[in-house]
Amino acid sequence: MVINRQVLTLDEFTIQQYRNFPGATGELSSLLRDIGLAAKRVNVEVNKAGLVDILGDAGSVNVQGEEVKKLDVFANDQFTGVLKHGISCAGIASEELDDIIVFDDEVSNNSKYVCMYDPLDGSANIDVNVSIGTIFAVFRRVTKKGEPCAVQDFLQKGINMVAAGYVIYGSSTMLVYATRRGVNGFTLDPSIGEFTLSHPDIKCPDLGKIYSVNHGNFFQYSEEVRKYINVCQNKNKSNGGPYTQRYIGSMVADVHRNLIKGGIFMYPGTTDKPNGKLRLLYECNPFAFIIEVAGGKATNGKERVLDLQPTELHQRTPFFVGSKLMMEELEKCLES
Ligand code: AHM
Repeated sequence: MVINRQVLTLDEFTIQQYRNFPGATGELSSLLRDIGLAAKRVNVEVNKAGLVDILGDAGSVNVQGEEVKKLDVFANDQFTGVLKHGISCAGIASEELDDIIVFDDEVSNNSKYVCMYDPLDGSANIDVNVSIGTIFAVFRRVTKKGEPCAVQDFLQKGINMVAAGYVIYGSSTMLVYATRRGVNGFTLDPSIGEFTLSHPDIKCPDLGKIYSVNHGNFFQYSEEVRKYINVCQNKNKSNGGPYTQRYIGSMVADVHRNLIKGGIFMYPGTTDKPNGKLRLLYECNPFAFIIEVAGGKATNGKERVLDLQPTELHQRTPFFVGSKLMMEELEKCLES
């Protein structure tokens, strides 16, 4: 095999990044490596789905009142396991767990970070071979190092995020993560089992042609949201419309596509569910951070998502995220 010297693995990249920061300890690199490891394990199982008994329901209902799939449980165990045994994470919160897990051992109590995740987003798509993903957010803890972490470490505003990312298990498997310095994407090379840098310094185009929303809920959206959807559908030379509607039902896949190609993703509140479906801490905040670093915007319809003060681990919020100019067009409709 010819070795391609241009290849930069996730580990090499994150180590290079922290070396540019005087005083950095490398803990974030180590945490990202742990996430990459868990993602590789989940990827192996996702690829075998259909062959082994991993499809379908685990027979329980999670804290959100949703049926838990076996792969959800597997993914949750993998991420929790590697972070617990790593050296950088004091505790975690997960979509699958009612409460935070405080790792509470000497190494973990001396770690700088806490991590929140949705281990397997888009679970309704697992059984039908459609792309699914993992979403994560990393915060520096506000409690004292040396002591166990606590819930206030998790209930921080999104603007305090140190890093956020996602893994998409799709036609190839990619890990994309953002720090304030930029957004970078790594594709899993199955021949060497490494995430390698494939999408350096991702920028979200200011204007795209795609809008993503569940149209089935159209008549349950507010008048302002419906007005914007009409704008998307109208032929309008100044905005390049009509836009194309694309909705996979896996936010990771929908937002990933819009990040690369330009577009807007919306999960508005409905008359039945005024706060929508998506969770602030481990679904909306990480994507708001990634898209903002890439040049786009994210709002709950009233406020910037990253400015929201969380009050509960599993709280939901309406969510609009995407290309800058499309978001500004949306904001005009929401204000009218
Ligand atoms: P999940 O956490 O149960 O997987 O739900 C989250 C998913 C998102 O990925 C997706 O955008 C949304 O639910 C789709 O919901 P809907 O089918 O209501 O449009």
